[in-house]
Amino acid sequence: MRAWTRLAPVVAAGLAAALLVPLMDAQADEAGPVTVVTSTFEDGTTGGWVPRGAEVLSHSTTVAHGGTGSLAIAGRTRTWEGPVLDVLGTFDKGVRYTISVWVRLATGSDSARLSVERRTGGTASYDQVVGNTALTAGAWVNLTGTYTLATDVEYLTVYVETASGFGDLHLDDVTISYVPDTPIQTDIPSVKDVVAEFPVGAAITPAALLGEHGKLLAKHFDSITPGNALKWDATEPAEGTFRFADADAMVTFAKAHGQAVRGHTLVWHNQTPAWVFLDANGNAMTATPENKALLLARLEAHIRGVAGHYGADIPVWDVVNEVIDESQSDGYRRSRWYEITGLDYIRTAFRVTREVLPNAKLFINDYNTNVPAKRDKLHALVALLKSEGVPVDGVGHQMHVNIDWPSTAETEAMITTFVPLGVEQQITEMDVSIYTGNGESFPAPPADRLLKVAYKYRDLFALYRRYATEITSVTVWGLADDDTWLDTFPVTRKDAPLLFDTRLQAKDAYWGVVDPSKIGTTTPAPTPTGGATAGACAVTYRVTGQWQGGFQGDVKITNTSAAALSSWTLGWNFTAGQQLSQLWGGTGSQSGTTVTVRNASWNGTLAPGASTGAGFLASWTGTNPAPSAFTLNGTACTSA
Ligand code: 9MR
Repeated sequence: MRAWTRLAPVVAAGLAAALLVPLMDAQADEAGPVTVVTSTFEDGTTGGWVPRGAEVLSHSTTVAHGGTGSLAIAGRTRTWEGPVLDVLGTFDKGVRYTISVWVRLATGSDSARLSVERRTGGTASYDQVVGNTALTAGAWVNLTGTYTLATDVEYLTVYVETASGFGDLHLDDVTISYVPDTPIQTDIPSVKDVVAEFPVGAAITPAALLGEHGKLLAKHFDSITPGNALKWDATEPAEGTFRFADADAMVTFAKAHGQAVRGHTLVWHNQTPAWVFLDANGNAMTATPENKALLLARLEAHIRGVAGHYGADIPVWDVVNEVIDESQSDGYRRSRWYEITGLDYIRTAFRVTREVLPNAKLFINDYNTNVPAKRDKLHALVALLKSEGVPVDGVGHQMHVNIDWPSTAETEAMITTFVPLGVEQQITEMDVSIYTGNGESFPAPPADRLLKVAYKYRDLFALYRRYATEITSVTVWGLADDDTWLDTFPVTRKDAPLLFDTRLQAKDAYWGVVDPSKIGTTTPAPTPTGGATAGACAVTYRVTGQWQGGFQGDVKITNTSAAALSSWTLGWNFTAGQQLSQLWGGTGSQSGTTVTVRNASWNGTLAPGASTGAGFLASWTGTNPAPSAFTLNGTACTSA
């Protein structure tokens, strides 16, 4: 059944233009990269690079990465002073550029990062392309990342800056290139037409609206979920200051193409700015009645601001996201929200959203809802909320799964568990990883794994369609394999979890949904560039204080690999009966002897060479030996 409405088409001309694409072979020709910027500094000039502030740029032959010349940057007095290149006339919207620079310090040590500054209507935004990367004097370091411009701008530059010092820099051998988009296949069935039982959606980033990506999105999907653009950090970065540009563009696109929009998400423990949890004096909130009232007032204002901005344009919302922690006996995640308000943040969020949007469908969304322990804790919470009259309309199952897990039977049990509660159910974030463990990494997806992805899509979509009376939409978490969060989570490695490949061509996974008899008829995409393998790490573990029965400790983690991490999970075993009781600088849990620490929202990014840490309280009896081994994102670390 199609339980929620699509937005009316308002820009028919745009849609018609999108469909007037010449028919192409299913396997379009492979296009080579096109280089748009090359700065080798071999011609005695500064190659069009200019200073960002008062520092001085000059051509140099003191050192060079290739040839004999480089760019010298001297006289810096601020960390953000560095070389800048104007790319306004060079970059086109919707094109994914690969930017590569070589940089070194004249003396000392520091870290450097590569960014883009763009300005729209006089407002500047700074997009990081490569995060802080360790630099030393005497060695060239490469910074390579990708960037897609998704908005109209009047100013656009690429620049390099440092993390902490003002040392003289050298820059050399800059290249900026892109691989032209392969046209999408227009002669294959649209997923949304084949799967008629419920709307099929895709979660997107802003670049997915443009060029061939936009055509793919319009052709195959009934609905759009802004992947990040509606989260608190995007919509209300400072108290009372709302930003909607990215999500507004998605809503406009949806209207133009007759698509619905799923709102994701109003309350989450991640991607929530720090100011939300500061008390009236600017200190971290503690659990007091005053702070509870302040936090709930902020929550209410946020929901009124965001849900109110969109009104009927977004008729379904993930009101709260990931509030269950099945390792807690009561099942409630110990987020800052919970610590300060108990369950009242959930009650307030649903009540206020219902007030703002009386006709919207309000969902509670979570991952691993196929795991019986988690599923049952979520069931208990929804039952409690409904018994209290809290307006919960539906349960969202994220379904971030992999080729071997979960089984169809377990997934069916997930669905049937919630039927007696009389709630709608939606599959909200489906993707199927080619990996079954954190230690695996392939430079390109192996053919047998891609087939298994296809079989998983086949089996799960068949199940969803059998339960179409319960399931009112299915969304995949990404448009195509060129942009998936799984490329950097839980470790950096190339994944292929979606229906279309990195060139936007239909994969066997697509046929798994559309026509399983054709599984095995597609040619895998070529090896992607830029994939990094799982990294290495060093961990220092300290007991900083110990008393009868209890102790305090900390761990310092260093990413000793060449690849940046966008999130981390640290593991160790307490083998002598120690039990973790509290952790800061991340979220910690202990199951049996196994301790798992995940990064906090603010310390998940770890550039090569960068360190972070977490502190904890734990209990002990008998002896309290240090753990003998650690893993970071599944990879063994050296310990000290
Ligand atoms: O796709 C999102 C990714 O770009 C973000 O970096 C990430 C971290 O906060 O969040 C991703 O989306 C998550 C979603 O909001 C909630 N369920 C898990 C998704 C994947 O992490």
